[in-house]
Amino acid sequence: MTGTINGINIKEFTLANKNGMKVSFLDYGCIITKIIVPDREGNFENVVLGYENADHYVQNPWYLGAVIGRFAGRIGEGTFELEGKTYTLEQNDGNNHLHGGKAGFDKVVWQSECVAGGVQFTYESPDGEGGYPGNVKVTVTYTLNDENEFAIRYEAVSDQQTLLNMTNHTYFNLSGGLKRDITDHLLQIDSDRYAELDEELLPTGMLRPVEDTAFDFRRGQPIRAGVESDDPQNELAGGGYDHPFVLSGEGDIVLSDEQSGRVLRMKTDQNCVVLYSGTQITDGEELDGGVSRKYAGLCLETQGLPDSIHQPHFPQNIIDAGDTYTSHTVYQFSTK
Ligand code: FUC
Repeated sequence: MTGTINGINIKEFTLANKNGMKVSFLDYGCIITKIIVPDREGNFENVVLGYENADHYVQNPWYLGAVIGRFAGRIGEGTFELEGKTYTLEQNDGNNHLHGGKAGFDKVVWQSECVAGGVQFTYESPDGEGGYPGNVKVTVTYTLNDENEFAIRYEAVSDQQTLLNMTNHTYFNLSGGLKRDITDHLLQIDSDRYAELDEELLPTGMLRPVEDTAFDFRRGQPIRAGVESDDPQNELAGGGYDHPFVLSGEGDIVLSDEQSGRVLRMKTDQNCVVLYSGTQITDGEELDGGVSRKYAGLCLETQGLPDSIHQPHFPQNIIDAGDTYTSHTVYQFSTK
């Protein structure tokens, strides 16, 4: 895939391993366009949502495949205070700021360089960009090994105290080629508590126990549990999930699709994963393999808790001048 975005030529990279697994991504937004892995019969198919042409990513209202920054998730009222100063961000989701605003890290062309096992992207975000303080130098490194592990490593340094909370917004659909929706995917998450949301999908500050709710993924359950639940928390998410889960124990996340036999195991050093069940995806956009629709894919966004700056009980996601922000997530594919 090639294309031109705002007059700039966009590059696509593909990593391949000895098993035939392939991961493709752009230098625009570090967008993951394809992950091709076999089902239990050995059929190789794409298991992420993406557009057929690079220039479709200029709009990308659902943030398909993109790196998110500076701050993943919502920041209430698009404003916050740091070191006694008030900062104003774009309100691009109702009254709130979402995913770094309309021109976040997903909407810039990154410098790229090949490194051992993968590609490293660099971006220098100037002080005040998107309303955030600090000149921030960010690197995102994608690698693939022969154990079918695709890894994402984020690193960033700022010259002023600032907020940083990055993630990747890939939508998975393990059926392959968008054959089925994700409602029958089985998900297991090592998590005892999830963040309650208000009607604007902002955390209320309350961490609720998952016990006896459709949020209990500890022993594994289908996404359908949340789709069919009459819990107001599932209803306000549009019939499913748009919620941060606090990771506990090993913090493992395992997604699988019984019919194809595909399994995705994720490991992260982050304290939370946002499960978003694709409830706001609207009908009729051409995607690679089919058309867009509700539940066409689901995101597992490993990150710190959203809106933490307004929630004194949440870890804050504040980075001091000169300190290095790091985040690491490994996505391992297999079959059962
Ligand atoms: C997710 C959600 C949102 C939103 C978006 C595209 O992470 O939290 O509600 O619709 O991404």
